[in-house]
Amino acid sequence: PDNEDCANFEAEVLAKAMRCLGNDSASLETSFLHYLYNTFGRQLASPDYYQFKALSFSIRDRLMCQWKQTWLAHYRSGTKKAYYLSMEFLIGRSLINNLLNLGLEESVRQALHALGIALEELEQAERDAGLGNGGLGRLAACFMDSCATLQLPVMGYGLRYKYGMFRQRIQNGYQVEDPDPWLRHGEYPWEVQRADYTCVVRFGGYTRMYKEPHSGRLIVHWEHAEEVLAVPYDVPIAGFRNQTVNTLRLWSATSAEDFDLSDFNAGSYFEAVAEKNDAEAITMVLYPNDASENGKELRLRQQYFLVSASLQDVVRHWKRAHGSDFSRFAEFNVFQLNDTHPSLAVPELMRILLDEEQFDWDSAWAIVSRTLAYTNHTLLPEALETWPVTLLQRLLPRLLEVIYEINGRFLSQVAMKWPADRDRLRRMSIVDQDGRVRMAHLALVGSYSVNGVAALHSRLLKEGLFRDFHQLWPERFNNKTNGVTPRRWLAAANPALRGLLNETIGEGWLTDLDQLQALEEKTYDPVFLERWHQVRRHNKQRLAALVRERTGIVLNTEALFDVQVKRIHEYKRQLLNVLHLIHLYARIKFGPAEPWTNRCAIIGGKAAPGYAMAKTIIKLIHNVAAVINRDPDVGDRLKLVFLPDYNVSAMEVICPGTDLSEQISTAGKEASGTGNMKFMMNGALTIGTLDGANVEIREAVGEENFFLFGLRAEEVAAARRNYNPQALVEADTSLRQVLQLLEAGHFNQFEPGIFDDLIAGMLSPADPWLTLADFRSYMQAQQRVDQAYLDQPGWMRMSIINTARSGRFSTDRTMRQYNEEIWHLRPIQVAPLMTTARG
Ligand code: B1H
Repeated sequence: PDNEDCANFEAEVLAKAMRCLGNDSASLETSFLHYLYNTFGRQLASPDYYQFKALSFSIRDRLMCQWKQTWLAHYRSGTKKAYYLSMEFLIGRSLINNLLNLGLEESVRQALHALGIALEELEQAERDAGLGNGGLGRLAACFMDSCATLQLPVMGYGLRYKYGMFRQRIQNGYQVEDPDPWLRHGEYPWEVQRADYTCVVRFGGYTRMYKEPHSGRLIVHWEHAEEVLAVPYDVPIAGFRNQTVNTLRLWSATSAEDFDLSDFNAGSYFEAVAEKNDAEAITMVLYPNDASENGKELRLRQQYFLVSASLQDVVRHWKRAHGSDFSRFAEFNVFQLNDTHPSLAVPELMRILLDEEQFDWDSAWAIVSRTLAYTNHTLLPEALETWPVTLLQRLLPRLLEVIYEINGRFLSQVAMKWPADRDRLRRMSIVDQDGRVRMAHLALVGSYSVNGVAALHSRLLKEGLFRDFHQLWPERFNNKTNGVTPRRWLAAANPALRGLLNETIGEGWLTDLDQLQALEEKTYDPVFLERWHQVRRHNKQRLAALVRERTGIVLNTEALFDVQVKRIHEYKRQLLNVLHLIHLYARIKFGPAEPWTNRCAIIGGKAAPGYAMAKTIIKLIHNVAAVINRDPDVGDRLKLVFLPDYNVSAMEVICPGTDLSEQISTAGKEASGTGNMKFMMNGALTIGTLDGANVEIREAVGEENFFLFGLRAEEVAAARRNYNPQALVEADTSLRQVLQLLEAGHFNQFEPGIFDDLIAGMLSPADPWLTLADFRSYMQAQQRVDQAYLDQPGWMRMSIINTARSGRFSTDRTMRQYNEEIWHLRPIQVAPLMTTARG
């Protein structure tokens, strides 16, 4: 009852604090001017950035109250919560998204208009929060949006990197990486520091065990550790017009003693400052290696820092309400591991329960193994994390002991089920024979749920990589096909289409994307078809403007916009795309006159800085583009652009302006893909292999609305055994012509030899990506594309169907499934402020 009174009083005071924060345009104007003039000391004529910041603070004020209300509602309901642990949250910009979700877009537009400011310009001043590499990080951000919209009590835990994903610049066709100082203008307007929740994370030292004299209990001490502070910064995540604002908590590392005075007094000034630097290095920069492991010690420090701070935070919260009674901890808390990056959560939660809460092993394990769930995002062997035992020994000695104990007990369980099967023990062990800890095995053993991210991927996990584990624990395995949030990726990114949709089918689709199905009735309505066409033309103009601004290249918006944007990786086969474009070029140069479809090919994406082959692919794209774009014989028939610095806000312009979405990975390699869904939702057609979620996209739109090509996953495995690319070249005149151009150095006349490795790779029987195996089939599919595009009404119909059937790729659906099948949380209503304050 005391608590209840307290909370009611809090709510009343909150209502008072809110009195000056109306949502009408006059109040918003007041707030905006207050920040601009009184807080930042600026005036109307000041750089866009200050205006953006003044508006963002005005909006944050309006989020704050709902944020507190959400905390209160979760606290009062004493409900179960889920925690999404992720090394990456690729947020992008937040202003538009917050305006949309709060329903403030129109009043803000009016308020700014009165001051002669265009909202669109101000939006551009926001820098992307690029705290992620690609799909995995963006997925985490979409999940947060959907959980808030579904009113699920889910909190995100991540790292506040001082430098996010590098910025890509092109010099002579080569990628150059610049640091991304996204926090340069002081703090990030969407975060609130919560220094009172600071945690201490320890590294190094050693463990000492002794028996407590009276009880005989074993006490474990972790001694002489180096201590680093984890300071949380909270980012509000607003649901769609439902008063819910969830929290994304990002940890920033700082030294425990800002300045070690004893070192200083002893004259070790440099040592004292160096320790501060070492601590701050932990969250200095995001590792930019999408889908490949790099094994650096600092990366392991980052992982443990995230895991330890987040678990401590949750345990502290639990103890505040329940003291040291953990009997119901597993009923009220679940941690979802975003890939194996946070899988030290398994031994860390054990350590906390064993060493700090004095649990015995079995009781601790009973809690841990009912509290963790693991999502796998890749089958690529080079992305599977392993850490050397020697490194763990030095950095996290107590955790290594716990890992050994977990492994010992696990292996005896395996031995019980399969007596004398030594090979199986070797395969399943958490520690491999080279003395490395397999993080996936650690996550599997410690989790009650394991999921893949698309139907095909989840099946391949069970049949391949995790086959042994599936035989042992079939009930743990499940699929959760990825999605994307329709608020950002349709409503915010494509205002023209949003308008048409709202007019045609109402606004229900924003939270129930299956309602888009109603569009199918319109596919033969000529008026609607024409409006659809107008929207698409408008979006292509926006994309063409972006291309022109970044590259100077002018695109003809009547042409087919053919787009492949994603990280540059051999398995994604940007090379196959380039081969086809060279083929089109050759057809123009040497081929007979024939019906032709004008095409603008756009390729964008970043290569990991250490990935030489990927960087050469970027160079090749530029060189081929230079030849094609400069050739007067080619003219409007073909253009190729490499769009530099691909990121979230670029995708917001790209996907609505795309006609053809390239999803052409070697089958079995792309776990899901999520760009494919953004394109489809915005009415692009897909040319793709049966890989990842492409399989489900094709199922949804029907085979007649999808350009399929290439080997299937099973066929890829079989083809590898007697793969002979040289023979393929000899048998195919088009392919031969393409390779002749490449080998003759037609695209690198003044840079001899630079593509030799690329060419040799494709021609090698050991090419893991089987690029040439799919060339013919790809070329034929592209011919079907050309044909189809000539029939514009037909193309528009297919485009509408793609949007209409994209409902299942909303993360609202994905999150409902995580909740119903893994988390079991109750949605929590957050009452509008006024009723609560008096209630
Ligand atoms: C995906 C990663 C990834 N899978 C290691 N794995 C990283 C691995 O920094 N690292 O060390 C970073 C990222 N990312 C992607 O996840 C898949 O390739 C996509 O197919 C999938 O759509 C996405 C989301 O599930």
